[in-house]
Amino acid sequence: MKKKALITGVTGQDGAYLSEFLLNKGYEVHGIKRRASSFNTDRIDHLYQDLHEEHVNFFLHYGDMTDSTNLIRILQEVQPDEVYNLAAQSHVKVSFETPEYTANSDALGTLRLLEAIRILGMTERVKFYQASTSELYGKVQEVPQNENTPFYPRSPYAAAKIYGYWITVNYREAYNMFACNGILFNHESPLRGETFVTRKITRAAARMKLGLQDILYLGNLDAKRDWGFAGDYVEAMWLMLQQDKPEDYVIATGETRTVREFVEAAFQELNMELEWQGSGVHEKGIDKASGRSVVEVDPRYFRPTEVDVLLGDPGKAKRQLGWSPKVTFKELVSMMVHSDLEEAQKDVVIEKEGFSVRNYYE
Ligand code: NDP
Ligand code: GDR
Repeated sequence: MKKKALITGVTGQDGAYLSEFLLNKGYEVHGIKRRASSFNTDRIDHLYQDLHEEHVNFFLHYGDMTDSTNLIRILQEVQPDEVYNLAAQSHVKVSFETPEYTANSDALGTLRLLEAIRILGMTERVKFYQASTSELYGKVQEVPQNENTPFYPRSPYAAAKIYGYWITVNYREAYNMFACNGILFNHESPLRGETFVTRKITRAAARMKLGLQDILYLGNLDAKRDWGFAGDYVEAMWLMLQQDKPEDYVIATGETRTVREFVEAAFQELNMELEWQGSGVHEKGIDKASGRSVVEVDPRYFRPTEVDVLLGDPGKAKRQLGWSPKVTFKELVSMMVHSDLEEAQKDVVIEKEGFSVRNYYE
């Protein structure tokens, strides 16, 4: 019998990589997508299967983490062996603007899903993965961070995710459920949302190279993050659910870099050297070849409370799961820049034909 997986957040970056990974492993994959006024399945369109064909193994269901009855119905229909809870309002800065919604989808949403599993009497058959995050560490208590480092959330997003973390632990202990938290550090890819800092940078660098954009505005250039490749990280999610015992794991590269270093690496990939001038809100990245200012600081992108340094210790995942990241930092930057260059090239063609291209810089 084929194993069945149910993925919430299937239309997001990780949902797309995980779906592909599980389909390649022979799973029947079911994903929950939200109803939107326009198409929102770009990242998984290549996996789509016509339901009229035979041997279909990828299915999408409309749903939302704020709707318990919907979650109960889908679980009952699908009868999954593994549930991956990836759905979330996942943008830290946006969570300061929509704190209540973020708590509803990210914190209570996790509870709704776990409770649905319990109500349906599925606690013994279902293995549950919760998308926990390095944002839980927040205000630095120790570096590097491991499974025993204390949490100190610094945003409504992190505060909601800490509830998701503990309710997952609680269902494991109270109901003997196979439920795991993956404490994943930042992971990126060409499918990363355009408003997260890495993708914002690689997209801007590519567009500048082709003359489609003049300047890139960023917030805190000094923040340090442990950036890995999303394709590597979804394998760790799956591995956690294949163990004998449910446990929580840090997934990270063990390297950290500033946002400024990411900018330098992305521009370098396109043979553009930057020189930094000024400091604080007046800091600028000058393109050495043209002498033009191409990166500037805009305090609009600062967060009311920031997470300064994230650096994960993936030792436990290495030892127990046999997992380690394959893609290096340089390879990740290169992969993202070249994918964005291809996208920008399409925009150049569109502009040449007299049509305007979408220009958002958030
Ligand atoms: P994305 O933002 O790319 O994807 C989030 C997904 O959740 C999308 O499919 C989105 O749907 C869906 N979603 C949002 N709100 C709801 C809701 N109320 N009901 C149903 N679906 C909803 O995130 P990532 O793929 O990057 O991350 C996956 C998970 O991992 C998230 O929970 C995130 O918080 C967490 N995480 C991510 C890390 C990272 O570096 N990427 C690191 C650590 C944790 P739609 O497409 O319609 O918006
Ligand atoms: P993060 O990712 O908050 O770590 O959360 P993001 O890429 O948004 O920010 C990383 C760091 O870059 C700084 N920064 C900017 N960030 C954005 N988005 N836009 C800017 O212009 C900008 N300038 C500087 C930020 O201040 C921050 O320090 C991501 C999400 O995927 C979460 O869901 C996940 O839980 C964590 O990673 C681990």
